[in-house]
Amino acid sequence: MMNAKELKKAIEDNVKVLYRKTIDEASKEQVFYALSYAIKDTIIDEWINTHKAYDKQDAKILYYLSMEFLIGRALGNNIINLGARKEVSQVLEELGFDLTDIEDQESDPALGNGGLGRLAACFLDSLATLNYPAYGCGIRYHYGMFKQKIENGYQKEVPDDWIKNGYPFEIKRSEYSYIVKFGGNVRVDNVNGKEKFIQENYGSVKAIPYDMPVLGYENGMVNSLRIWDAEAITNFSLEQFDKGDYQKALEQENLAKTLVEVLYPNDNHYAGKELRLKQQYFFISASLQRALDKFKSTHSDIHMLPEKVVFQLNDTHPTVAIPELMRLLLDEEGLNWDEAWDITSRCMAYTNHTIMSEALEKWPIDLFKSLLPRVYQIVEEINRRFVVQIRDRYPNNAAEKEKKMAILYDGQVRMAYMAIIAGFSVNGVAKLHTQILEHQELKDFYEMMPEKFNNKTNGITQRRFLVHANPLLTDWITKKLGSDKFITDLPQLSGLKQYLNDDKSLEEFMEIKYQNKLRLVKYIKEHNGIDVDPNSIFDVQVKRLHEYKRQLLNILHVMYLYNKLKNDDNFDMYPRTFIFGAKAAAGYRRAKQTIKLINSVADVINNDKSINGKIKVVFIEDYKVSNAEIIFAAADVSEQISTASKEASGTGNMKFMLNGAPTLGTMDGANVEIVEEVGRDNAFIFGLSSDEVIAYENNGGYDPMTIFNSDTEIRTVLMQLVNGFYSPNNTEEFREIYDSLLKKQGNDRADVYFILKDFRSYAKAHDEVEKAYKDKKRWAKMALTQTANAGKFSSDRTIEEYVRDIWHLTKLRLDNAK
Ligand code: NBG
Repeated sequence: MMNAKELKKAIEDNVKVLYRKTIDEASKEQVFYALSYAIKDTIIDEWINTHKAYDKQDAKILYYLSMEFLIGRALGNNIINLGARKEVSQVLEELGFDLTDIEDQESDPALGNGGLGRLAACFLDSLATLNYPAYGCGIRYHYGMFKQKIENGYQKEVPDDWIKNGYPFEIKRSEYSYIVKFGGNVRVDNVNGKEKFIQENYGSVKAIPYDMPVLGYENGMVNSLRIWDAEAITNFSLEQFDKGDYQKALEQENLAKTLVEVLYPNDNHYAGKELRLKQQYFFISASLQRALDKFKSTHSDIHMLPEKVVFQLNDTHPTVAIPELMRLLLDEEGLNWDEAWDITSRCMAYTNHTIMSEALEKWPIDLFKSLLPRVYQIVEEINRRFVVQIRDRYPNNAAEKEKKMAILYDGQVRMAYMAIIAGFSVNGVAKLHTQILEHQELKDFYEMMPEKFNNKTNGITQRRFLVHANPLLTDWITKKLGSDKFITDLPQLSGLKQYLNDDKSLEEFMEIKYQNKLRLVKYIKEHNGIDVDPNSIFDVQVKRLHEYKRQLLNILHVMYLYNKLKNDDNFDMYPRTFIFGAKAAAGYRRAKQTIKLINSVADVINNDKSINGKIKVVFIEDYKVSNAEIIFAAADVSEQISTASKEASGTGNMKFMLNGAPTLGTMDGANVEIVEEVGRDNAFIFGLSSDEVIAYENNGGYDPMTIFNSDTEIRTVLMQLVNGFYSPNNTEEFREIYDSLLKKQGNDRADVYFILKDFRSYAKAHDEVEKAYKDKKRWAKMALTQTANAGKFSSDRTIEEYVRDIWHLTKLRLDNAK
């Protein structure tokens, strides 16, 4: 890192060179770019140095293949990982600027939907911090996750043109471009008695990588996130053009344009769009071609590949990597099937992130085959051999097993099954989730190949979600522990337990929470125009909007409390601010109606003076990584209320915990392990267990109508959905939500997510929260207990487990590192 004087000069010089301005004339945005380029300058030598070390030490490299990397803003995080936060803010101050203001100028790269993409970003941070050689491989979407505007209570999607003004931290690497082919047909030639498969009449694009630096924490390590962009192959087009094949040339131009245009905004849901499969193959083929070339530049024997390369498939989205690697080994490297299969299956590992059936990718065979004719042949052969194996092993019920396990079945290519069959590892993302995979969702596979299955409970990076998001708490912890080692060793936080009975420390801890609440109050005032009482309980649910996450349960409960305040003279409550933040997939109607409902309820309640501000409802527009950091730090209560068994892990729950907010939740996903760490007394647990949910799903026996008929308070709330109470101009506005709770939905029973079933126990848990909060000391202790026990949930721990059990990487030594 340059010293203060050099940094100042670099910023001033950059402002001149970039904008023909002196620093006193520069806008905040211009200073953002000037500073970012200065920071990039300081990174560059370490970046080069790191990759020289890869080669010199012949390091085994992890390729983390993911359609999504929800990286969030880079500037602030890079400054922290360079260990230069104080110095940079001081230099900016001298120049008349505030670092936080300057950071706010950065567009928030949203190349992901939610937890899955954010996890990938946390993993990259941990890999670099722990000195492991790794590339993230993904797509350079020109439009990331849409920006959300709320208009008249409805979500409106606005395109997110994040690279419009150029992104300072990326470098285009044209020298590593590759051609990716789609469509056409396969010709079989006979060359010296050997079959040779040649794809012809295809369309193609050029894949061009952009690299972004991924810094380790103060260790001189800089890995790369490599995201692929597409360009038309101009010389090829011209050739076509000469032949008069104008149509084809234009098609190629078009394909390149549309291919990486936009991220599909679906979380936990697969839409089966052809373009999506094209995106998958595009970035996979390019990433694999590059990985093989890199390997071959220093190794002559391709059989050594599994010793030097491992591919992690982040969910099923990159699964086409399996037949693509087979294709490269068979057709390009000339290996025979057994050799290629041996190598492929020792290089590929798969992470499952959900049991939601609508998220499991299944491609229609016709589509798959016409788009990827050669790859499809290979899939067929993988499937054929697997089916032979099934018949051998299960002679008595082969047909049934085939139905349950074959890759190709019923006109579909079942991607998850291919990943399980071909890879050497299958992991879930929390203990409970892995158990459900083993004993329910994937039980046939678990029975046949138990050695592949393992659990890797998710984690989050404390560099972003504590050090960057909550500087006050970071400084306090550093003081209390007498060291900042927790920044790379989170379990050190357990040292805070000695302060659990120290009144002064508890007060300090809560004062920091209060300051962070003030910061959020300011944000809400600026962005929503709502006044919020910082002394109220900040009860927060921020995450993607999904029925299984049950934001609906939360808002129905708010409606219920409001009714009590209005109608029951004996009822009183401690002031609460219910904070929501959530994007709904653009085509997800029920989710969008829920957003409208939350905003309608907010309208009525926030404007009712008669309740003395006891309840406020805030819907934070455009929930994203940058405002999430502010929200986690300010939360009192963390709502993690998914229907048990549905949330594979959750990672927001960990971010709240780290920042001192107890969980109000179901025994689902990683909540189970959070409760294990803090103890049942330090969490507010309610609702059906996952076993109970699964039993109802399998055997029936739940009818929400009986609750509706017997519980008048719940009935009143439900009636308010359809009597215009919250939608005076349109009583039908929320009819569909009402119906979903009470009427059979096609083949599904009513209230698929057990909202009414869990309602009473949820309300009771809320009572407990209030009781606990009113006892200031008890609450402070409970809040500090969260932070003190968050050690397990660092993504550093998760990464070490992946390395130990799956990747087997060696830490890189950086000799001239600082
Ligand atoms: C999501 C799960 C979350 C989990 C993240 C990261 C998908 C398909 N799955 O519970 O819903 O925390 O993955 O593992 O997005």
